[in-house]
This record gives sequence, structure tokens and C-alpha cells, in this order.
Amino acid sequence: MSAEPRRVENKLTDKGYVPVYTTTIVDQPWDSYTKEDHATWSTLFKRQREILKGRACAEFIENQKRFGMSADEIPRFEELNEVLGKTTGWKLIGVEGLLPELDFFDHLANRRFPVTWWIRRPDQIDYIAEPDMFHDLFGHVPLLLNPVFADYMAAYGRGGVKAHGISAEALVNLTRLYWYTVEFGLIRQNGELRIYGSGIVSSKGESIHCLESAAPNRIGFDLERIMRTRYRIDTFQKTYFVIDSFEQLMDATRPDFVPIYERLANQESIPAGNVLESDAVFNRGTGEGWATDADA
Ligand code: HBI
Ligand code: FE
Repeated sequence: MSAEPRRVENKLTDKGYVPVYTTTIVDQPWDSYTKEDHATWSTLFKRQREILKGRACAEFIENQKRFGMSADEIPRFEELNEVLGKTTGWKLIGVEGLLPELDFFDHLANRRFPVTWWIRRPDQIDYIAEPDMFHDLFGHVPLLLNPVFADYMAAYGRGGVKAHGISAEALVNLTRLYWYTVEFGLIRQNGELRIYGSGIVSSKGESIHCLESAAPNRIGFDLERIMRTRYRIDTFQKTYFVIDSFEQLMDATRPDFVPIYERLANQESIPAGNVLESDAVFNRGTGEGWATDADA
């Protein structure tokens, strides 16, 4: 029996919360989950499924059903892996928390999706900065059943491993792509905007804000525009990018990114709230309630 897995979370220091990285892979200690853990899963699952009606993209809810995910209890990774293995060849691996980027990219490149084995505490139910099991399982796993999106995630991982060998700037550009698609992406389906980003679907407030608030900009997908656009991890996004289809995402990752990184190296990054003349704008946000600091 492997040693009891650790719960690796952000650490509070005199400079605020800082991420702690871990590379350890663990078996899901399903029998160690308490009634409270299952209750946290159940509360979050029911609440998010209610909010996501008419807001999440069609594939998201369909795939949760195909996995047999329910509010009853925390899903077992091995059961989800049964379904994944027969469809897109992905495999969930248990991890203790945030992985260093290169480890994370390497797992994705090999169709292994790292899922944090622990779930947030009841006092964190509305927000937790680091990716816990609810974010990973409820948010990321459903779309791994979609063949095109599953290919995109593997291609993204390969791109990440390559970017890591090129430069820190290339890695920043690529991480922005992940942020504005996999984590906070919107998709247009039958003329309506729907959510596919995991960071949104696992967040109560942002599931509503991203579609209904007047504050954010909503802009058509543009790979290089996204790679130049800064973001913050601790507020609602100031800008959301909208794809027409998962095929559009997959096609965007086909070209070699090296010439793109070279072009971007000579261009300024773009503050998260800006709108450019060249943008395909769905709407220009009012900006009310934005964090004011220039950081993003
Ligand atoms: N580690 N466990 C885990 N889960 C993530 O989603 C994750 C990570 N490490 C890095 C990371 N995401 C992001 O920096 C991606 O943009 C690469
Ligand atoms: Fe995530």
C-alpha cells in the first residue's frame, strides 16, 4: 500500500499565498474519503449542474452522464478510466496538488490527466485558488471524452514540452493559450455563447458572470492575440475568447509554434481588459467592478 498521500496546498507566507509544487503520483485513496468529503462533492455537483443548465456546452453535460458522474458520491478514478480508455485513450492519474509545468505538460502529451486526489474543505466551498479534485474531475475530465478536444489537450502537452525547451517567454505565451481556452474558454453553439472552460464550470460566480455580466469583453478566438493577452488568476476574467468549434482549437495547434513565438517576442503583451481594432468583438465590456491594478 503506498504511503498515505499528502494534501499539497498553497502555503500562506508573509507575502500571502504561494503555490507549492509536487510531482508525486498517488492512487486515489477512495476509502479514505469522509462523509464530509462526499457531502462537499455532492453540494458542489448539484449546485453547478443547476447553474450550468443552458450555460455549459452540450458536450459537457452529456459527457458527465456518459461517465456516470452523479451527486451521490465522489467518482472512482478507475471507473472513469474504464470509460476513457475505451474512447479517447486518456488516463486519470492521482496527484497531490499543483505540478511543475514541465511535468504537467509531459503528462498531457502522454494522455495522462493529473487529478488532485483531495477535495476542498467545507469552508472553501465557494472558492479555492489551487486545482482540487472537484475542479479537475467535474471541470476538466468530461471534455476528455470528446475526441477532438482530447487530441487538442495532447497536442497542447506536446507544445508545452517543446516550449519549455525554447524559452520562458514561449512558455508564458503557451500558458496563456491554456488559460483562455481550456480554463476560461467560451464556445458559440447554435448562435448562443456556451461555456467549455474548466475554471468557469467549476466556479459558481463565474459560470453566471462570463455569460450574463456586461463587464467582460467577449472576443472571437485568435491564437496570437490570446498568446499576447495577460490574465490574473484571482479575479473573474476581464476578457473571454470564443471558439466556433473544438475543431477550430485543434486546427490552431497544427502549425509549428516556433515562428509564432519569434513574432510574439517583438510584440508587447496586451492588458487583459483591452480591446484591439483588429478584434472580432462579440461585445466590448463596460469594465464595471474590474480590479484596477495594471497587473493584468
Ligand atoms: N498542476 N495538478 C495540476 N493541475 C493543473 O491544472 C496544472 C498544474 N500545473 C501547471 C498548470 N496547471 C498550468 O500552469 C498550466 O497552464 C500548464
Ligand atoms: Fe484546471
